[in-house]
Amino acid sequence: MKRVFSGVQPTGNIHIGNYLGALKQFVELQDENQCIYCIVDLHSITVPQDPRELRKHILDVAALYMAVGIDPEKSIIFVQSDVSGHAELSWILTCNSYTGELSRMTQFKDKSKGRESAPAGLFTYPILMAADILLYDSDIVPVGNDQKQHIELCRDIAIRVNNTVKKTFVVPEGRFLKAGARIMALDDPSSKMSKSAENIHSRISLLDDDGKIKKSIMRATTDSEGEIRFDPEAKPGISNLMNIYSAFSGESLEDIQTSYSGKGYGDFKKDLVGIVQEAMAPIKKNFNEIRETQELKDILTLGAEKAGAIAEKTMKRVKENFGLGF
Ligand code: AQP
Repeated sequence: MKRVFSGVQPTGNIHIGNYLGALKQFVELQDENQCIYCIVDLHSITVPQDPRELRKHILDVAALYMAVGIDPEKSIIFVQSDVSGHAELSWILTCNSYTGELSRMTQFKDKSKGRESAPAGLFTYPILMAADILLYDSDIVPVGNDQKQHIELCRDIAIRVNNTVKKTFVVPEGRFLKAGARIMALDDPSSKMSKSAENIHSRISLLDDDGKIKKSIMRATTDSEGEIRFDPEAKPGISNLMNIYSAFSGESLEDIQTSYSGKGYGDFKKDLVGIVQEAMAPIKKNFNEIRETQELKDILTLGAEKAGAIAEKTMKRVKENFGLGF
């Protein structure tokens, strides 16, 4: 059995980009692998968070994990800050990373744009992500395309330690889906859909009601040509919507293009509204059933115990190989 690890930041409600890029894979992988899914709260404080909101979002993300189909009987679900090995390993890896490689991370460049000085955590965040993955001897990391560079960095750090210190880490592989790997913002198809973007109509959250889903899709940016054709360069808006359509319906982009030939954007968008509303309905129902229960907290407590036991073994090996302690 391969070991799978991934996480989501509790920075707001999960949107269809997170779902199609990452969570859908989480569910697919859990039958044939040992899966560990984390709510990465330590990552979320790289930017200021309201403590009460953060706690709420941690439980929201945990409930959404289960609502989309992650089964705690099959997969470990836990909160990152409950396992101290993440922060501990992160420091050891920081001492084996270089400022040059960190400065090349495009997410750091984007998030620190326009600032004279950025929070150091924003800069070292990819090392914490590497620690998350390496702590569990993970073979596979299902993520969206935006994390490709961070996975590469994680592999580089693991290989570096293996070669310069001692063979310590499993070198993981990223896993990216074709259809949902990068869902773009509905109001601006040049940037990715994001939880923390100001405009709520830039995204569809998994908990949006039918009215909000309709509004966001109907006002999504397209172009003046009016032809439903997949061309991300020339027609990024409609291509993004076609991607969403394809990922939810399972229909290929070619088939979508053929079936909407001669029809307008209005018809296409109306159908997409129905498809997304239908996909979100069971998720919302499941979420409401689990969110306020004690069971949810018990699952996280048990998950942290299971994850902690694996992490402890890795940390013992890491400390031994690095000569830490006595
Ligand atoms: N737009 C996207 N399309 C496909 N996949 C995406 N992911 C994020 N955005 C898209 C994938 O979702 C997983 C969880 O992401 P995250 O919570 O760790 O952080 P993020 O990538 O920074 O996501 P957001 O939504 O943009 O959050 P904020 O606004 O807080 O920065 C990852 O696997 C990611 O690839």
